[in-house]
Amino acid sequence: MSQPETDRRFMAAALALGRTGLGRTAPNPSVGCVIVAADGKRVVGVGRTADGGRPHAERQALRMAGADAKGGTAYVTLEPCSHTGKTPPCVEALVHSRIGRVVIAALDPNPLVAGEGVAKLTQEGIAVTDGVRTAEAEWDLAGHLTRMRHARPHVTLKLAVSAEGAIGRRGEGQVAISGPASRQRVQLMRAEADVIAVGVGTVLADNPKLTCRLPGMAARSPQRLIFDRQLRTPPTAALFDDVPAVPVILVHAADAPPSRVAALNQAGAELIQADSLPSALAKLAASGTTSVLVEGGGTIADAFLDAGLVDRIAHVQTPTQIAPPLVAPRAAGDPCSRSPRFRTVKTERIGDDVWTWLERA
Ligand code: AOF
Ligand code: ZN
Repeated sequence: MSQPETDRRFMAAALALGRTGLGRTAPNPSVGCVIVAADGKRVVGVGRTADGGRPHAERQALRMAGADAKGGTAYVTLEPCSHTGKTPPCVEALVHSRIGRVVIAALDPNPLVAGEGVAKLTQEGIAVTDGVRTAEAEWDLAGHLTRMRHARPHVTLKLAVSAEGAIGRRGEGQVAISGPASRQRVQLMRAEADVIAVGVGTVLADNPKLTCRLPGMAARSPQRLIFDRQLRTPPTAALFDDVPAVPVILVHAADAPPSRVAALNQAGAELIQADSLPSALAKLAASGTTSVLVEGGGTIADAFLDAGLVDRIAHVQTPTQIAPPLVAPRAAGDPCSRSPRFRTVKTERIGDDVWTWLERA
């Protein structure tokens, strides 16, 4: 196997490791690291950013590799850090281990790193190869990259669309549109997000819990955020059953009734005052949120799209037919007709549903 082919293989393993931590490491990215011994064959260390963000991936992989790291190659999905933050720099640990080569998927836009990681490794005589599986790494690390580049979390909009192009039936609560396999996939998306968001209309219509209910993954439920300008969420909503283990955040306007503020505080909600979507997202990013999964309903989906704040769309086209009156926001329209603002990255079939993944062009 050629060196580039070998590099791509080991980097695929590092990326897979990193993905296991999505939704668990904020405000830090979930980085994966694989260390291969000097013989180029044996994997002697693996690691990913620990839950909560530290220790970093490289430190854990190096600890496992011990003396076997000497002369070996470290595959890291993100440029190793060069700054002394809450932990000493990973570059220092790599140099100390006498690693021979470092292969990187994505550079770190964090202004404290931003190329310094590569520069310092090179200065120390360590060979550096970057650009290996960069597109995949940027997909996986989108939360961190967006927060660093734009000071807001990365936003994914999920839409399950009926045969008629609707996302629900007016006046009715939850209508099953996507199939059982798609619904499980959505639960996994919840686990991989830092925050899941809906509009208050969805809370009032569906009384959802918005937790991750995959077997054994309840603890991976993300924080639940409701856009609720006038604080119409009832303090008795099912959302509050899981507080404080799974937090509820309500984003409200300055003129929300003070009596509602008090009642919802009492119910255990965390309140954020923000008068626009951009300001709400900026506040979330400032407190460490890197990714938001927007699950509906139509009003909030259109509002995010109109504000140009959607980075990724998971458009789930189902064959399910539902009777009028239909809820058919513009957001549910043909995702491709949105182009050139979004481009299709991939499509996959899950059960009877077709998932189209789009990204801002
Ligand atoms: C790495 N490996 O596994 C991760 C990195 O506050 P600190 O010291 O934990 O540093 C956080 C920053 O480090 C974070 O914003 C990002 O730039 C980088 N994350 N770097 O070398 C890792 N998670
Ligand atoms: Zn580090």
